[in-house]
Amino acid sequence: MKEIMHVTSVRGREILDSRGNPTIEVDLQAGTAFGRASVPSGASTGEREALDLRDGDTSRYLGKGVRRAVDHVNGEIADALRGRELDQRALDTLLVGLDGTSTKSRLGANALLGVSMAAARASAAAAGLPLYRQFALLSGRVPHDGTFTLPVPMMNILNGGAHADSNVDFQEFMVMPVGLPSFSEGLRAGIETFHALRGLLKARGLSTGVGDEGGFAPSLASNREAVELVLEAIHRAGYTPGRDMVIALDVAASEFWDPAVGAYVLAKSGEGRRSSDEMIALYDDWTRQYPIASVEDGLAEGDWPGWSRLTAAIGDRVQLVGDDVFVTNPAILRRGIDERVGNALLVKLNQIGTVSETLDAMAIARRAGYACVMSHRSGETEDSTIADLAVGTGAGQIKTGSASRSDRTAKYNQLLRIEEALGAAASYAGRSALAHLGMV
Ligand code: 2PG
Ligand code: MG
Repeated sequence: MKEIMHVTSVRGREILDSRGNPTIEVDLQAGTAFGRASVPSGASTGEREALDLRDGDTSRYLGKGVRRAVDHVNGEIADALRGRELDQRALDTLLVGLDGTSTKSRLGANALLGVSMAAARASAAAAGLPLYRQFALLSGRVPHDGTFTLPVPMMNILNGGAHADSNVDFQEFMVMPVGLPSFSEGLRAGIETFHALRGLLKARGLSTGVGDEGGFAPSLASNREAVELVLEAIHRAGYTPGRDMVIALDVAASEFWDPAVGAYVLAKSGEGRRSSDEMIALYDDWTRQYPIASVEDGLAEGDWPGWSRLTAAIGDRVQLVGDDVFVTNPAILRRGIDERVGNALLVKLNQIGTVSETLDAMAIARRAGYACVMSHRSGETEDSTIADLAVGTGAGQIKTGSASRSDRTAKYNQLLRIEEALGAAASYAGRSALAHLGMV
């Protein structure tokens, strides 16, 4: 079934994201149906992401204004869409064609994505469907038995790297409550672990201030200490690591790969330099020693040979998630699959710039046996589209930050609403999210 919308008006505006930077919000009216969406933005961005168009006018918001992108929405894009009858795919194709560049740099991927997401909401409203059902239709994944899968939350309770002013190099230390019976119970376990971690940090006189994604951001003796603290917090909260909960890392290694010296430089912690093979050895060691089930961006986006070696070394027992390396780009992902890079795709709408291309990347990942991890950006808004997208596509995993900051809890709260609405038709991905590894 195609959901055709008759676009009556499109309006963009400049609003604020969770870091106090401007971003785009779009209102799209299709007859009596209305859709509103806003666009996130990253800090540790991949080089080949679609372009987030910024004004560069340093007299406003340190050059980060988005008035030009807003003007494109209200001008060229609105003119091209007004009065048209389109489904999501046709609308996205039109947007991509209108921009005409491979990186969406002319109109801005932020302009395009705001319109694309608002259109998904408007067409769901026009059809009288909740957004997750609209996404199930768009991705061709309407469940035959009516049962939708709620994702395992990957909760980033300790923030480092580019998301924190601490001395921890690795960016994200997450808990995944895979052994709990439902999404809401899993979420509760993750949140209790967050509170247990706060208690631990306080008792040790460490900072309980939070980073960009709402996790604690203490300065520690080493990156390893961060893993050990999270492990201790899981115990303290009354859960068994490895059984109730596993740990996931986003190393975001592109951020500390130094091309000048040809090495990974752990400068924040002062732990020195590592070659690709030394990083691989570190993951091999850590994933044997700790219940770490998933490692994202363990190596830099340009280090494809290293990625292939990493995948060959531990990819049969550890989820290896490609974020900067794939940038949700169908063409790059295809190449990665051919070269046996990783075994999971991080899914970020704004890396590619339209809903349809995001769904395409997910379909390619699935066909190759790669897992999909739905993801927020470190700069977010109250928009909770990714919660619906995770359920509608049956992604099985979502990382959307910690248990604090409304920009993060907005997504978890939407998942709670969806779980409630589905009732007995809600299942929880739990361990099956990592079933492709046969490891939990
Ligand atoms: C990441 C993201 C989200 P950013 O690296 O996965 O956690 O960070 O949005 O800064 O790229
Ligand atoms: Mg990442």
